[in-house]
Amino acid sequence: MTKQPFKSGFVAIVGRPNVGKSTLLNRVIGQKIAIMSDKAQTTRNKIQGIYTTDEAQIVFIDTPGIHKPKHRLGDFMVDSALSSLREVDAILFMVNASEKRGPGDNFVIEKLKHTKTPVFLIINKIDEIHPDALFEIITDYSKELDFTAVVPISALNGNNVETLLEQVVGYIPEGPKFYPDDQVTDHPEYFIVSELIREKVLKLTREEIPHSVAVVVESMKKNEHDKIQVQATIIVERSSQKGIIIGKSGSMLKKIGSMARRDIELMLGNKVYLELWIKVKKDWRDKQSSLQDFGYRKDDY
Ligand SMILES: Nc1nc2c(ncn2[C@@H]2O[C@H](COP(=O)(O)OP(=O)(O)OP(=O)(O)O)[C@@H](O)[C@H]2O)c(=O)[nH]1
Ligand SMILES: [Mg+2]
Repeated sequence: MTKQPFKSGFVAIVGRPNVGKSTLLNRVIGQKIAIMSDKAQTTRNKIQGIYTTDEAQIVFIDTPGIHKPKHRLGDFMVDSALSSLREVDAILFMVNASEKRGPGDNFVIEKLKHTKTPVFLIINKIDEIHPDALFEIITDYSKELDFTAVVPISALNGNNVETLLEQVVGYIPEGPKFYPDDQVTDHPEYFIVSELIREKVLKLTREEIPHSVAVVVESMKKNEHDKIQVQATIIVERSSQKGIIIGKSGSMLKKIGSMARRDIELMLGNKVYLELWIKVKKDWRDKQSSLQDFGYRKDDY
């Protein structure tokens, strides 16, 4: 039997916030490289995850949820998600099976109408619905756009994700292997470390706090005890928020620190000593210079 030529390509995962895009990326890669939370607008940058098999290598691009921006950070997020549509071989448009198609989904569909790239409809969270409800969802979305394929999945429990991968490989062109087999992302470690810290803030805080926080890793180096010493700053928009992040006698900051440290140790495979600082930068989400400083740079995409 002749061997099939190797395939490689890029695939974007897009959709409105909270539908499970990052959960799918992590499921496909088998490792947590994109942070996840039950709060909308968790992902702020494009996150690349590299999936490699004997036949193909696919760079999956997880993107920020497309929404109506309320500040410059939101503009950056939406622009970054939409920019991914221009540079890929296939698009996975993800929707939530347990919610009705809404204006957010329709906005993304309008954008997708302008692309010639194959678009897959990924109906996620099927673990939350009765299988009989699926037909109606498929019919409803298929009225709006001519999808290359429709794949219902559960990113959370992995249901049907293998089938999705097989189908996607079919739409990837012949091409070389860009990355070594064991590489799962091309983001620097310090970026993922800062995201893991931000994820804990998202998990442990409520209302406007999760959205007002940025995290910057200032330094990462091995100390004399063979531990990786990480110094990071949590940036908030107001001093009242700083108080909440610190918590009663520092309890909240301690919790954020110990949860983040565990995840960072898992990722780095090394003991970690984590030092967290907090800084107030008034209205940073609307300041271009702050966005640059905190890692939201247009030239990165
Ligand atoms: N029940 C169920 N929950 C899911 C599934 N996939 C994701 N979730 C949950 O949905 C929430 C959002 O998941 P994320 O992966 O952060 O969603 P996202 O689309 O990346 O969100 P943004 O980054 O804000 O755009 C989390 O609480 C996940 O656990 C699924 O298949 N089933
Ligand atoms: Mg996400």
